[in-house]
Amino acid sequence: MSVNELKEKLAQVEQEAFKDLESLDSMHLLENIRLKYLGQKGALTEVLRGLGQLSKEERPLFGQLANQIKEKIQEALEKQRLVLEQKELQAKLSTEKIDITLPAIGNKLGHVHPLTQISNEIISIFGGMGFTAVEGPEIETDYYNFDALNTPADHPARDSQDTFYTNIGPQILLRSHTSCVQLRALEKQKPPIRIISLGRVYRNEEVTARKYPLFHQTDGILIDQNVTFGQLKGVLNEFIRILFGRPLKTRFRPDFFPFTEPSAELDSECLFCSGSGCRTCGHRGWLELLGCGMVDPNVLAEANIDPEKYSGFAWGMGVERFAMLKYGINDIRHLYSSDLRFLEQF
Ligand code: 2NL
Repeated sequence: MSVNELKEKLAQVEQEAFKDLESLDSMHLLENIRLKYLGQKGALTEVLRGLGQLSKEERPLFGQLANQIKEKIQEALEKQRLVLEQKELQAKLSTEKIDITLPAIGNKLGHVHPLTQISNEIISIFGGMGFTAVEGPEIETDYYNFDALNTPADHPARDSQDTFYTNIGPQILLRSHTSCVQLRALEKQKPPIRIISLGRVYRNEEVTARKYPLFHQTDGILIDQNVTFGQLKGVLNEFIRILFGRPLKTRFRPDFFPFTEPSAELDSECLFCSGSGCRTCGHRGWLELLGCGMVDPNVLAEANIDPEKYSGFAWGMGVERFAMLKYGINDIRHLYSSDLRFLEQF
């Protein structure tokens, strides 16, 4: 091939390369073009192979020309690369636009359930008076739930109408109060004793605004020498004052429980009408808060504590009832609904 023919070829390669680059609209095809012209088998390389056929004088001149064109193509490739890069970035920015004025999704923070809040508060108040919280099984024997607590076989609470029995065995039931936990603890400890228990209890109840077959109870007991009913009144009045944040008028009304003698119901002035009478207190001016009394000597003896030497007082109350009174909840079912519209209020 003559110099002129080769030069013509070079010019042709240059022209084609520029045409290719101009019509290129995607970055990833750029490398294809580089290979097509500058690669081992590229068009320019092909032309340079003809160099060998030229004379010694012609070779350097032609080589120089070929190199110039090679550089021009390289420059154009680089330029086109930058142009396409910008174009693709702009396209990406316009399609992946983020509206920073939209409200953030955010993380919802949970908090302690109102029933747990009041439980912690109760444990903490009695804790401050030296009572230690103890736990026990929810599946109990009828001995701990009834017999040991001086509740005879013919007591109505023992009826399957009122208590859930299991098919594990004839004496195995779901505890109907938390007093059994105390009794288990009494067997293991020596007086002086100050304990409270808090947990789930089960009773065969029809669901209403105030009753539910699963609820929570808390029981407390103090055993020592020369324990008086006056001390019981002091402890419970102090508990009421701290829990409700102010001293409330209270009264102790005689009542009956198989495991205490004498027994009493503790009433407080109505939280909602301060005693003048309203719907919540049934226009009586008083609210029934809890049951209490002096521990029956039979119960002490059952726990191997000498009733001649020791005496004690005990009380028991429904946790839901206190949550409802303190937070002004009018239906017990709200506490089990897991409805955030309700729970977020506490
Ligand atoms: C109520 C009444 C009460 C007790 C619970 C108790 C525990 C032992 C011994 C004696 Cl080990 N008594 N607990 C005493 C009186 C009343 O609960 O109405 N609860 C909701």
